[in-house]
Amino acid sequence: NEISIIGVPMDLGQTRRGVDMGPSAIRYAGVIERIEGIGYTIYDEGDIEIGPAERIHNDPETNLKNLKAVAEGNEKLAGTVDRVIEEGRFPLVLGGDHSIAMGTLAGVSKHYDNLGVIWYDAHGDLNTGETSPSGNIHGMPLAASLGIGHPTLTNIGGYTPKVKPENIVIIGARSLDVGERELIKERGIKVYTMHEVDRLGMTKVMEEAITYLKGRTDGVHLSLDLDGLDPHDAPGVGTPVIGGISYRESHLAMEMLAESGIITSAEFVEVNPILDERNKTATVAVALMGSLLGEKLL
Ligand code: DIR
Ligand code: MN
Ligand code: MN
Ligand code: MN
Repeated sequence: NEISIIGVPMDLGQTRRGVDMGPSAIRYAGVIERIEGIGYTIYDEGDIEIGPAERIHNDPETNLKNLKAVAEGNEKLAGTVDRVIEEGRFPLVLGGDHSIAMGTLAGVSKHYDNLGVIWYDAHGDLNTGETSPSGNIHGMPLAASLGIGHPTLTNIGGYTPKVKPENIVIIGARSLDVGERELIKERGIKVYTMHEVDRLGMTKVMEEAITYLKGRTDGVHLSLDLDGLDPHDAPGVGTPVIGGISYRESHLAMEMLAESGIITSAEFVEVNPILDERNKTATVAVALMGSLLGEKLL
């Protein structure tokens, strides 16, 4: 019943400034008090040190922006997450852009034979330098964790891969690049796009996702990109996409995950207070963390 909070002020995986202040915004929104209120003991591990943006940050050879600085930050994060799990605590990682999922998964996956991942996101984050339209590494962490992409990214933590394609469930997708669609089909990754969320309803989506992962994994990491939610409910994100998951649906999804008991680590990413409305997105993130960790009204 111990949780470690790890802040990752990373903004080098994309090009909009301000997402490095995500951990501060989430702390300001009361994450520690909220989770202590549920009855957990909280260890605040502080923030991972992230180096400066690279001067020549657009390497034409790799099409990867800030490759070295992103990888270095993720190596540090991987070490902290690894230690936290070693010490018997649940890692709750606060982003930061989504490139930090590479470090989190590097720290988590070595503790499981068959780690499952729920990728709650408007995007697939399945690009490589070759398929990425932007060169932004925050659009690549799921591919890198599958062992696909630049070796500096796939080898974070000193091993690859972190997750098998059949152990992944993507929820909320509504913006996928061509190369990402091909990868999803080729590797047979399970995806609940917004079409399925609309058609089946969140209850059925989560029932299916939980049953699917329960049967094949020995631990499940939740990687929640706040842009998975509709921009109306989570406006403080760098790449908003209309037609997303509502706050209510997300709340329900978190409660169902809490009930299932399958989640063994989590991260909440892409909170950008500069783009936000009065810290609304960080506040939503904290509420979802509460639900995920078993908060109940009655
Ligand atoms: C786009 C956007 N697919 C890219 N990705 C984002 O740049 O690779 N991921 N925003 O969260
Ligand atoms: Mn993402
Ligand atoms: Mn493993
Ligand atoms: Mn996204």
